[in-house]
Amino acid sequence: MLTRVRFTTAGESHGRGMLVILEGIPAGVRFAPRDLARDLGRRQLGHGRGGRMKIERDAGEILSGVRLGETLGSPLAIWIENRDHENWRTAMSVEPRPGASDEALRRVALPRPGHADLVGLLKYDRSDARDILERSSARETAARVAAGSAARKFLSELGIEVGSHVIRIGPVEAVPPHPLPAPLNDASDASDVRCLDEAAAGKMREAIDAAGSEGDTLGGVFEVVARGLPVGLGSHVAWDRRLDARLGAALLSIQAMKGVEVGLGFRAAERRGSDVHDEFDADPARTRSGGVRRRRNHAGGLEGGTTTGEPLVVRAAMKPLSSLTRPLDSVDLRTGAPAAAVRERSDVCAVPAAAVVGEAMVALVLADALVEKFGGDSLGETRRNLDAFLEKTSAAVPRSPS
Ligand code: EPS
Repeated sequence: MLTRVRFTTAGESHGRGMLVILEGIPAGVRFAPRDLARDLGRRQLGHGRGGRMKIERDAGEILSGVRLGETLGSPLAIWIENRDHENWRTAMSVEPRPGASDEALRRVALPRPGHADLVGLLKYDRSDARDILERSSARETAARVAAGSAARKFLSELGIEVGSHVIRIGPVEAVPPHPLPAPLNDASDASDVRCLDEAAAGKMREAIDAAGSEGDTLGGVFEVVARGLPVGLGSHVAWDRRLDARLGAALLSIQAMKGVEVGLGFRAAERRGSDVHDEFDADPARTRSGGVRRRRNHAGGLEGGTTTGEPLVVRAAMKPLSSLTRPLDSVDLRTGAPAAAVRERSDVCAVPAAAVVGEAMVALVLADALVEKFGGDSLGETRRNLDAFLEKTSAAVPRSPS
């Protein structure tokens, strides 16, 4: 899906650490360990996170691709150590450990409903679900956020801001302010549920505490907003160049996501066209949207698979985490007998953290689309091409005679 800005992650949740290799960020983007630490730290927060986050202090180490504070245009390699690995040396040993007990190896024979455990075992012909769950774990999202952090710096150099907020946790829905605050993250980072509706935030915390005390988990919905985008990213000409498809794939690739909406999303299906589509006015001041202003943004910043220049608004729905401390019914893979699923330490709710991961995935897709459209050996080149394009498109609609 990503063609110019691409990344690969490696690492198991309790292995030595997480590695990401990110290619395609142009040379000349200022990127420092503190940028990385900020985003990695934001991902670790949120009411409802479990014991693991008290162990980890994700900072990230830039191993390559940056010199004297600027990207080189070469692949970035970023390493995030798993502090918890110290407690898992035997279970996660690379070398065989003959004679070690199933307990010492932390083998898992009781797959959790909703998790990748069972399908992964069947697909990869393994008998220990630990071989699956170590990689399907959302710990991997730390590596994505690291890659997204570099993409975000590139976007910010071009005047583009990416932020997020939570609009639902379980049964509690927020009514976000309109317009949203800018910069969005200055406001949402201040909330431990990343929610901009104070009353709803209180109820979200209560819902998380209630679920946690009953050994249960909660999902929710977050929204990612990108402002400052130029018209023209993505394309209508081919299915795999449509930006909504690329954003949808990126967001659905995040562990536990079950749905994605753009703009009005599913609510658009209930309304007439006149109540959905965003009417135009000529507005020469709107240089990033072709000298045209939309009277509203139901389209969420995308028409015909292409950015309009209005804010990009995408939402993702996260299912409740499938590691429950009061486990669901499962089967024992050794005997076939009914048994409770494995009881793993877990978060109660990770929707606020998932919102930060969503920002990273959106930033990576947008960086890819920018480099595709405007070139990307160097930041200066991308910027010059963007400026030339905006000069042309912002004069495309003549000034109204009135
Ligand atoms: C996760 C289970 C928990 C989470 C983990 C994702 O980890 P553990 O099994 O070590 O308690 O804390 O998330 C992270 C470690 C992280 O950095 O987000 C899972 O099973 O997906």
